Amino acid sequence: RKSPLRGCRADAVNRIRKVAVIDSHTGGEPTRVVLAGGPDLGAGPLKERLRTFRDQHDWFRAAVVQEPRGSDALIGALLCPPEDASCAAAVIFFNNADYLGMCGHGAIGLAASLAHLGRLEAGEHRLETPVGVVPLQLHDRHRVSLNNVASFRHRKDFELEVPGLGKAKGDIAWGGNWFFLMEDHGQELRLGNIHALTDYAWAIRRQLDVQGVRGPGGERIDHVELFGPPSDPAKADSRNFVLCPGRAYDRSPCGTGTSAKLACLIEDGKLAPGDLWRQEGITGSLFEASAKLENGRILPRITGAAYITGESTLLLDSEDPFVHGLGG
Ligand code: PYC
Repeated sequence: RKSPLRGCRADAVNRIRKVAVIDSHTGGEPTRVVLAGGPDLGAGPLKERLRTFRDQHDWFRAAVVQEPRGSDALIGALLCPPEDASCAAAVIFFNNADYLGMCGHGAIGLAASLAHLGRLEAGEHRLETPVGVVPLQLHDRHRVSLNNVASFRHRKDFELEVPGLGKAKGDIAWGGNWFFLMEDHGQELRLGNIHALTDYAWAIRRQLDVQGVRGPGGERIDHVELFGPPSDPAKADSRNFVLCPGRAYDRSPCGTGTSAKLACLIEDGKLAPGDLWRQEGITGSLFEASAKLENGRILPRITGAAYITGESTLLLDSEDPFVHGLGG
């Protein structure tokens, strides 16, 4: 006898796109790795595949990380076949607003996720990202060290006039993403103050845009990072608050932001190559970091731990009015 559900199921197959994901958090900051069901970006350099993703499939980014399937804090990681055969995987990171060159907490989350799935063993591996190859070491199922892309400071003590706030002084540096780093901000770096911190950092971020402050190649300075004393000087050297491009704050100490900080510290002679820097994030989680100098380049190494929070299938139903996220 023909089941009355047969037609419904066939209809659902055509209507619903299934996306296999694995979720983790690194120091409280979530990462969602897309394992299957993502857009076909073809082959070739990851930078070009990122352009195809942005130009032709941007709705998929929003569907995966925005509400109602995701949240503002969530970083997506589209797993791709690597172009460089020496790499274990290639990845394109994205958030609620845009795409990221690199993502430190996300790379740690990705490695722990692949380990959880039995796809990566403890040891040394290489990860292809749109801004370069990142060698990483999987110590155990949670702990990962990554050798980030060369990091550098572009401007020291850059002064920005911010309406309503006055002068904001900071360094502009690259650590795989672009950061405006501030020591002197008068803000209290604690979780209970998150709304005021977000408003303050967002006002600076907007002025960087309005006044056309850019990196050396015209790049937007889209992360703002505030520094203050650690909650316990025996455990950390500094505490930060990092505002991401989509106005969410980083729950982790931010791997690329810590790399940008290392570049500033080394250029100021405040940290020697090889010395340990313990960066605490606004939630109290910690990354251990150091940098080496190679042919005048600052090469940061970041260590942190990630934990798996879920394995699931997202359903993208073409009848769902919010199939492409809430937008905004
Ligand atoms: O860990 O590099 C990082 C990062 C960037 C944005 C959020 N986390």
